[in-house]
Amino acid sequence: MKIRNRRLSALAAATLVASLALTACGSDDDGGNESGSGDGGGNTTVTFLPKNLGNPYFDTSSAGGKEAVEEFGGTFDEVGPDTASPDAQVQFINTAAQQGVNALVVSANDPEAICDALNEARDAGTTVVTFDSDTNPECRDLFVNQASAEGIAKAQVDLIAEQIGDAGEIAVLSAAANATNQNAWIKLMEEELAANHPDIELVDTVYGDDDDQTSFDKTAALLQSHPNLKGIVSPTTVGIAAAARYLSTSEYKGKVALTGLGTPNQMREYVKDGTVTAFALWNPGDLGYLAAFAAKALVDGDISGEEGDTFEAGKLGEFTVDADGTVLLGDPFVFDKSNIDDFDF
Ligand code: RAM
Repeated sequence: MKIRNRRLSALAAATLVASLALTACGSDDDGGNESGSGDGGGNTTVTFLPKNLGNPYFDTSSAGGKEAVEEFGGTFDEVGPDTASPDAQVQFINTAAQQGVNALVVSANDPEAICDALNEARDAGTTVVTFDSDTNPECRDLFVNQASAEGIAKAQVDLIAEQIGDAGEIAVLSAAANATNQNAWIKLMEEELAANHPDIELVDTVYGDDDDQTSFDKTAALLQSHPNLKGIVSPTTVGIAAAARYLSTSEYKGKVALTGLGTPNQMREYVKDGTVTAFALWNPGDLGYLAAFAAKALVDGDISGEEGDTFEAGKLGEFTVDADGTVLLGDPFVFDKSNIDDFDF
């Protein structure tokens, strides 16, 4: 079965390329405490808090956030833990609240563990926007979602089904065990498999914690414990890159399929050497950019996060708040050898 986005590839690629060119111009990637230009629009201070530091996916989303904050004349900062563990973000939330930052933009490692800290920050006057991986809705003002969870799940199931002839054993290599985003996608993948792929059996789900070495080791262990494995789905950019690195020099290269969610720059060599055929993602730079503009609209009181609220997000145009305080960036996009060289993130 073909994925709908593949048919959109030319248009979507052009849009992504155009937007990435803008991102590249606006970013100096130094990641520290920079001051915005303070152009009279109010010096809105925005702190990005990814799941962990050192992940190229979040480097790109933070670069997009920084570009947006500079556009509206605010002050951007990025902080975060080294490991993607459930409560590792709490100390950074507390510090940001003490500093009185206007907005925190967070990708959560756990839907519950950072809730109290976020609500204390909100009580102290900090606006909280989640992006990429949500908390429970009562702990934030808005969630900026990269694509619908159903769309992300279906894209990955369609890809693995296509790559293994719609039959055989597969396993999932996920991120942290409590990650809100991956857990939602995995649940929907299980439902999609049960409904439409009776001959595919999901035999194991393991967690690499969005750590490269852990993900690499979990890949090796999966292949050991499941000798009939036909494919691996890794819905995390860290996991799929580590699994591809393992497979590429192993006897399983080209025999065990690998797909999921990856960044083009990390996956390019594995698409070119035949380890991976196709995988999906969205533009993390646009995701960070949109989250920063959503935070600004909340801080300025232009929106309150109610369904139907609309706001402008710079080069991305106008967005509307959907049910449950969510804003949707767009559709997932499929990368393969025909288009991967069009992207640089
Ligand atoms: C990793 C993180 C992130 C997720 C992507 C796909 O970088 O787990 O939260 O959205 O993969």
